[in-house]
Amino acid sequence: MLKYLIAVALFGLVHAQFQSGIVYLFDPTGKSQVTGNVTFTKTPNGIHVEGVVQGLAPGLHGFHVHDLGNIVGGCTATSGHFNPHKKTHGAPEDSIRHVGDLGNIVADQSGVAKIDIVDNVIALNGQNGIIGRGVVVHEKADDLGKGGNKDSLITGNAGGRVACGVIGVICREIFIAFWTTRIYNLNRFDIVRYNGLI
Ligand SMILES: [Cu+2]
Ligand SMILES: [Zn+2]
Repeated sequence: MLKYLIAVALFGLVHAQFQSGIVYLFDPTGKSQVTGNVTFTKTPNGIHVEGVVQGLAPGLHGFHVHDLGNIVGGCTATSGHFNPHKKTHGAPEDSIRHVGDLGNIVADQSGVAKIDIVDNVIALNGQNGIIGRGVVVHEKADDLGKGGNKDSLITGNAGGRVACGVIGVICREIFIAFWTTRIYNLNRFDIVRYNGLI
C-alpha cells in the first residue's frame, strides 16, 4: 500500500563566465609584418592586458578593441571601435571614451611593444564583454580624442591598420546553482483525489 509519495523538485542553473581571453595579431592581407600575442585576464582590479607586439615602426601606435571579430579580407572588417554606450573616442583614463579605447602601445627602436596594463572598462562578460570582438593595432598614434577635429572623436586619427585579430576564450568558469528542493508527503486520500481530477 502506497502511503507516501515523495516528489523532489530540483531546479538547476548553469552559467559560464569567461575568465581570460587571447588574441593573435597579424595582418590578414600580408602587407605588414606586424605580429603579436595579447592576453586579457580577469583580476580583482580590472582586466589585465598583457603581451608583446613586434614588427612595428618605433613610436606610438593606437591599440583598440573594435566592434567585430571579423578579419576576413583584412582588418577593416573589424569595423569601428567597440562602443556599446554610444560615446565619443577618448583616452583609457577618460570617463567619456569608447569601451574599446585602450590608448597607445609604444614600440622601441627594434619595433617591439610590450603591453602590461589594467583596464577597468573592458570586461570579459556582460555588456562591455570583448570576447569574440576584434583587436586592432594602428599605423599611427592615437590622439586620444584631443586632435581637435571630427575624426579625433571617432578614430583618434590613428590611421591604417597594421595588425588585427579576434579575441578567443582561454578559460571559463562554470557556476552551478541549485535551489528549491521540496518534499511532498501525500496520503492515500490525496492521491485518489488527484487521480479523480485527471
Ligand atoms: Cu582602432
Ligand atoms: Zn575609440
